[in-house]
Amino acid sequence: MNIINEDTIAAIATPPGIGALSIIRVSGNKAFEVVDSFFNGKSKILNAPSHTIHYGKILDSNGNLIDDVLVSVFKEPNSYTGEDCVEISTHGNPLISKKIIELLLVNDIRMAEPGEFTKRAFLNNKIDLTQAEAVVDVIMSRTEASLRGARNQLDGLLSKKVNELRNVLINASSFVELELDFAEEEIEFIGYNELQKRLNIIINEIDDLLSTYSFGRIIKDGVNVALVGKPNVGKSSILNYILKESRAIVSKIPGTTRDIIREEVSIDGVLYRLFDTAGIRISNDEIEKEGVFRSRESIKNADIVFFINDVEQGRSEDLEKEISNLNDNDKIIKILNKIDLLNGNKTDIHADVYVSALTGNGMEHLFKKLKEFALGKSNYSEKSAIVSNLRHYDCLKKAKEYLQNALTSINERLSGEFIAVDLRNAENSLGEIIGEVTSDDILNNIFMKFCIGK
Ligand SMILES: Nc1nc2c(ncn2[C@@H]2O[C@H](COP(=O)(O)OP(=O)(O)O)[C@@H](O)[C@H]2O)c(=O)[nH]1
Ligand SMILES: [Mg+2]
Repeated sequence: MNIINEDTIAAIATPPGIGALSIIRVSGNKAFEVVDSFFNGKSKILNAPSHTIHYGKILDSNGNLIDDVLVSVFKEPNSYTGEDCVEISTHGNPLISKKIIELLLVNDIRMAEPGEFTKRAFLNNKIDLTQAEAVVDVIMSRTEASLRGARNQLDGLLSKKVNELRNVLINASSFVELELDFAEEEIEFIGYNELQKRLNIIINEIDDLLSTYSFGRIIKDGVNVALVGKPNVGKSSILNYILKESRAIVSKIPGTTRDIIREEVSIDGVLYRLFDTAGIRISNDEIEKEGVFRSRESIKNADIVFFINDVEQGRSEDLEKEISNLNDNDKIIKILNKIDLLNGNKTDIHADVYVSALTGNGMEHLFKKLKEFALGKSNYSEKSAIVSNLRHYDCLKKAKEYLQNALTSINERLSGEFIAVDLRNAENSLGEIIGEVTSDDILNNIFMKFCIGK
């Protein structure tokens, strides 16, 4: 293999700093030869079978010991990159890895760019583009659910689905192309009705994938929740209750929270970013005014708004109107706090959830609502392909548009050439997702987000 790049690359693959071990990765056709030039083990790496580990010492150019190490050998094409690869495990001191990197660099090996190992894996057809992108997601996942989603994508669940759709499309469009080739003979290889039927099936499947995006994005990126309401309704108390700690100052004095307090919490594997805000009221205090301004901003940016009222002050309709102007109504959970003060009596104040931050009453219901609002009523199975990446979403939308154009052309009985162009474009849009069709810009954009050594 190794058709893509002549350079041999190296990088430290473990996090910077002190640890038990540090791993240096080398990939390319000079990897074995160069490591052999400074590695003293029982046998030469060049002669070692693939997937073996070798103990030995690494000496600098003056023959001084740098470290004793383990070298893992992977021969092309059976390595992460598809090229000859070596992983050197050293003691976890950055000075050691730095010295070994220096040895590699003087031997005409260059430092890898961010994501270059994975980029080579993609270019050598070890993985497709959605899988390469999933590598970053797997590394960056911070909750169980996002990790599972990224793992599914890395396992090729999404690629498989997109490939299936693309193949059905290629098959359908090949008949259209055939008809164009035999235009003079007026042979019909696929009837308009059949073509319409097949395109509609593909569009429906694309719609199914598109509909998973809001769920996929939330699983991957987490949910922003703004806690808003008048001063003193118990926003900070509810935040503290959810976090199970006294993070924000709670006090009888209205206007205590002036800056936005941001905290993260994982509930049932989903990451929630909670924003406790300044109570919204008219104030002459400069700092509080700024706080109120920020509250409004956080309402706009929230995926979910906790609009909190309390039993003492009742429902604030002005504020309710204001909030529904700033965000969608189906993202607002109306909460009535301090129900302990009702002493068991009923209230006619309407809310989605009734709680007491003091006693914890109703909080389970609040969590249930939160989950419902965040994830919808969706029940995507672990085994289904889920779109969580904006690039994939955009490509799917483009593909759908081209297919709809093709359907319009069919309805208007336009010449086959028009249909063929749209079908080809739809094919390319699907191909872009998996990297069958790609440009340097797309690749650079994707691999830029990686860390060096991956
Ligand atoms: N009785 C009762 N008091 C509460 C409850 N939640 C908050 N408080 C009190 O209400 C006051 C304001 O609470 P705080 O969380 O600072 O409200 P914020 O201004 O909206 O952040 C404090 O004195 C709290 O102890 C509750 O559920 N029941
Ligand atoms: Mg507060």
